[in-house]
Amino acid sequence: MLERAVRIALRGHGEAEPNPSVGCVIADAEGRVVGEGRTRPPGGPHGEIVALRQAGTAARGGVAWTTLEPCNHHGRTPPCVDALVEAGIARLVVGSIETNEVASGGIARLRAAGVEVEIRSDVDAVRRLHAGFHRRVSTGRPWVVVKWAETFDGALATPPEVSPWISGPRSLGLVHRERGRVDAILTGIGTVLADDPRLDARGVRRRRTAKRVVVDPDLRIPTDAAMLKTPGGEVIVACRPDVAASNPDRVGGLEAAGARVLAIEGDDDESLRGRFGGDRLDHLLRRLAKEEGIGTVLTECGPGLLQSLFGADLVDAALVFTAPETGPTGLKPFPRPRPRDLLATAGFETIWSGHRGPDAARWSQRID
Ligand code: AOF
Ligand code: ZN
Repeated sequence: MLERAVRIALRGHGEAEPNPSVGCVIADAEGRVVGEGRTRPPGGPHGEIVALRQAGTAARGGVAWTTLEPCNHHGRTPPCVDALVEAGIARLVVGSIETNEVASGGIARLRAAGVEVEIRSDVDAVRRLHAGFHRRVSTGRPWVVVKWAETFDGALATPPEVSPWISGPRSLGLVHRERGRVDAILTGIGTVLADDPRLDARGVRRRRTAKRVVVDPDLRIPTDAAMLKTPGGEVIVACRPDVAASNPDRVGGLEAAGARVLAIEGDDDESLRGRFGGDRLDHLLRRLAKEEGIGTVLTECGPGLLQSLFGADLVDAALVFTAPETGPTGLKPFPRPRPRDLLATAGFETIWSGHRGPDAARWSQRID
């Protein structure tokens, strides 16, 4: 039943954040399923409430399975524990413990009200479902998913005369779907100058509009970059404070073009001047979470920024497309470690793998 609740919750991917997408199943006293629900967008009802409404009076004396400990606080909505007690739920099975302190204490409160509570924190599907939420609560940073497309032997770019796309159209469809479900898409200035991407979600039903964030230490982004001319989420350009201070014209020009410039404190990459170091990337991500309300980030960048993110342990999940070809012969040997080597070192857990047209696709995420 908890796995069933997870499947229901996963349909809400991209809708509930920054709240966790909680799944809930309710059975009546005879064991028949009478209600199912998942968290609605922020301000809307939590998963338990949706399921209770569906169950109505049939919930009395019944069992509820929830992927997360029901909340015990008045946030944007009233506490789920009160609703569960009022509905007369006799037994509750909980898939994970609430880590957000203001909402916690639900299990104790339910037990005090006479509800039998069983904690089942051994269900893998639940662990994966809420990994992002618990991680965000414990770190204060957004959940960062890195995406890249590579050739069969792990190269990230083929020369422009060969093909601008390593991966096929079916893979791109999956990327656009993800773009429509995250709060921000992060890229680097190298990718902007090489590919001039728009970074909007095309041809899919969008659940939210991602802000577009460019790591651009020296403010090199042209004011006529495609993403500045494409309607969509706000464009945020992250640079070094000294660069912003000494180039007011460039900052003004970018602002006139619709971008916002964020000066980010922190160190530089020791191996490469002009690149954000891990500490500065960490600051950027924290500011995105705190000031911009960004809970989820999808990166679409080159090997340099990927290396910095992995190096600073800022990657939480990866979506990798591998083309069936090795690319043309006679290419420069690509720098090592390749992103796939970095991913292997991170030791993530594969949560899904399959094919999109000719490409192999793999989702993996941090194990906590
Ligand atoms: C639940 N069921 O479905 C979710 C919970 O501001 P609010 O009222 O929407 O509360 C948000 C907090 O409630 C969120 O930070 C998390 O701790 C918890 N989420 N709890 O009982 C749910 N989404
Ligand atoms: Zn709740």
